[in-house]
Amino acid sequence: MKAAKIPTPELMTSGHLACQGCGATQAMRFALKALGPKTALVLPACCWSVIDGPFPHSSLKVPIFHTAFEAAASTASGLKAGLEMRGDTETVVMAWAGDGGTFDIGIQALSGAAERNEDIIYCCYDNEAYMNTGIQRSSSTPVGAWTTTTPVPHYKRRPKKKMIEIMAAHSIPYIATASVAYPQDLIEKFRKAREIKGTRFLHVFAPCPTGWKLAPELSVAMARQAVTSKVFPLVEVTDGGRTWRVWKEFEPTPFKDYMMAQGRFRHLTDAELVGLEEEIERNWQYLLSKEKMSIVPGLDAD
Ligand SMILES: Cc1ncc(C[n+]2csc(CCOP(=O)(O)OP(=O)(O)O)c2C)c(N)n1
Ligand code: SF4
Ligand SMILES: [Mg+2]
Repeated sequence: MKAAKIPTPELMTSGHLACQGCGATQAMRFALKALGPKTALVLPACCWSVIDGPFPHSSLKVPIFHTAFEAAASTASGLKAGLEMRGDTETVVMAWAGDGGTFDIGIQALSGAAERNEDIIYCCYDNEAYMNTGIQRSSSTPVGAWTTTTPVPHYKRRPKKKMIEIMAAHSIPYIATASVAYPQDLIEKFRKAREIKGTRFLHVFAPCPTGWKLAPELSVAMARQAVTSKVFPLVEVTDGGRTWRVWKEFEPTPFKDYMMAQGRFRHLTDAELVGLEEEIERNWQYLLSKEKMSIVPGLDAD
């Protein structure tokens, strides 16, 4: 993991409307520090369309284009094309969408943009449910979770969609996962994305204390434990989806501690937790096998 220096200028001000401990808010602050002021944002419907503040007030010092829920990637593609027609090739256009807007409703527009290799950054901040409308399950909600549409005892039974693999199948130049608990790594990845042409997809783990029934002060600790318990591995996929790298230099922490800190999982029995942990380990081993298969000398550009 490369450790970038965290830039001091702030492009996100105080006075935003997020809940205490909101991971999505920390994610935006660090992402903008990496990308700098020549950034234009496209926000579909999500918590962030509220967090920013009521027009004409904004907590961000970059321009924002609010768009429909399903249209983040297509709007960003159009905005980038428009800027280029006006001779602006410098401004980075970033679609910034939640997991519902990415894994579910916006996936068609995202797939289209990625297939055309549109010159945009697409960032999904993942709080693992439709939070803005009251904690409904998305296809990113992990198996075992309570949400208002998966109430106990009918908690989520289906696994989280493997979005990184879906994006890798589009052969785009850069894909990475990042976490608000590792801001230097996050900044490094957004900086790298800024320098690449074509569709860059970033997936940022962003705890939501409100929706996860989590104490706000544990937000960053949860993001860190998601990585160290292998729930949310930090990966980079380059070389058009062929080269996978998995970050492994962490002290492992117990899966059960991660799960039990969050009210959304507290109904699970020990036996259920063991089953879920086995699945987490299978996914981890699968990622390691992708990494092993992908190391081809001479192909890895960076
Ligand atoms: C077509 C359409 N369907 C539903 C909605 C209502 N809606 C607005 S935000 C939202 C949830 C967004 O969830 P996610 O993308 O995960 O972002 P989060 O709120 O979690 O930040 C929904 C269902 C909408 N605005 N447009
Ligand atoms: S509901 Fe969750 S994601 Fe939305 S602002 Fe609150 S903490 Fe952030
Ligand atoms: Mg969400």
